[in-house]
Amino acid sequence: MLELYHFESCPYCAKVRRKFEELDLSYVSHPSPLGSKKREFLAQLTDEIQFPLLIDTDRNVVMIESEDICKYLEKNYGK
Ligand SMILES: N[C@@H](CCC(=O)N[C@@H](CS)C(=O)NCC(=O)O)C(=O)O
Repeated sequence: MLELYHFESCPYCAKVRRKFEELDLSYVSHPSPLGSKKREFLAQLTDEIQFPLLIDTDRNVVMIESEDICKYLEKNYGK
């Protein structure tokens, strides 16, 4: 399962959402605006809280950096 932590006004998050659409991929969306409790959960996973953040539960991968996430999706889930 692919899970994306993101928020609406973040341009890097928009880039990753577009990549999901381009690849016709579904994901579990976790909108995480400032003040969201989800940010406390993420602080336990990574040293640095940064958005977008991808979790691939099937491969045990937690990833930040939009460009890395896009390349990862292309490589592992591209057509
Ligand atoms: N180089 C990163 C930049 C990501 C970035 O700067 N994200 C901002 C939001 S646009 C962020 O996470 N800010 C910290 C926060 O919102 O707590 C990428 O391409 O993903």
